[in-house]
Amino acid sequence: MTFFSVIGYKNFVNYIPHRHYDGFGLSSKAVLGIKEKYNPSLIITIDCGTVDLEAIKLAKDNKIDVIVTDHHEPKAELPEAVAIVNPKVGNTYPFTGLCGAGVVFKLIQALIARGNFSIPSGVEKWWLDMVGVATIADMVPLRDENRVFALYGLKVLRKTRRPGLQKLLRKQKIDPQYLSEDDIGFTIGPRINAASRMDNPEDAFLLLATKDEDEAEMRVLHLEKLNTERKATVALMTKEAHKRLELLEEVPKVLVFGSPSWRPSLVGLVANKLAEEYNRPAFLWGRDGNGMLKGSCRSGGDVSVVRLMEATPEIFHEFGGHHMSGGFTVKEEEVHFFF
Ligand SMILES: [Mn+2]
Repeated sequence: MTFFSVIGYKNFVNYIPHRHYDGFGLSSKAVLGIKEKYNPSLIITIDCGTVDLEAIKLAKDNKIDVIVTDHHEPKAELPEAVAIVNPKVGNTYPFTGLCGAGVVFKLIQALIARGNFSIPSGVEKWWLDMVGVATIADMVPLRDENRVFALYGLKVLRKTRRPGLQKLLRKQKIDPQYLSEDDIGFTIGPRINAASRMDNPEDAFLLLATKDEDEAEMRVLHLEKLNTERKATVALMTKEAHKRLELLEEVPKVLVFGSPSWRPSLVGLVANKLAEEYNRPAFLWGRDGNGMLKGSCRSGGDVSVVRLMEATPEIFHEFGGHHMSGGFTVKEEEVHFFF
């Protein structure tokens, strides 16, 4: 959005899928919704699309081109997109560890280098605050280019002109001058993510995008409230999982817990805690707004959760992600086997 506005391009809209009502990544449902609402000729994905073959085929059938920008593991077959920008696809990019925002930043750098935009030279470095936040909050390895993004991202973030981030830091009594990656990991990241986990992802986007002080203030307060609710709910879910573990004779090799009353957007946080505590893979599921059983998994060691799910495909509707963490939907009739 910042790149488009700086080059003066206005004919676009941002669309952030709703975790609770849209599917994973780019879903067919979202493509149809976007088509009906905006009738675009192009969709550019961010942080998704590599494995969304069906939705991208649907877009193509509806005369919508798709450019995928993503960092997720590809499957054997790639989508029919007009371009796929993913460092894990094609073995041509020297560093595969970028996060979704890192990939977008690299694309913008390439566009600026090749295009002929009348923009101040080097202006893109001022957007590194967002790339730094994303890189640190997404917990990608801080090596290679990610290290550069984290370091310079923090430098820019300390001088951020975004009223939303300024107010968020002030509210937490963080002096921007001494801002560290822990402030991103433990304070900024969870508050941005609370929007999509508890309510509407747009709330976080608008906090970062607004130039209005009053709007920023209001959005910070809203995110604070959601984050407090998020913490309480996750604590309850973790307690319930612990209680169920205590009833078992021994701790299973792979932890699997779920409840139709859990929010799929929160189970990843609980999976994180359990996988870390027991040093083994944790799969947790809940039920989303469409009645789908949907979950998250974390490795907790050196077992690849993607490989685990590939070994038992009959249980899952869809699955994807990285070796350390992933997401899935379970077939309703299979949930008891899974459990
Ligand atoms: Mn991602």
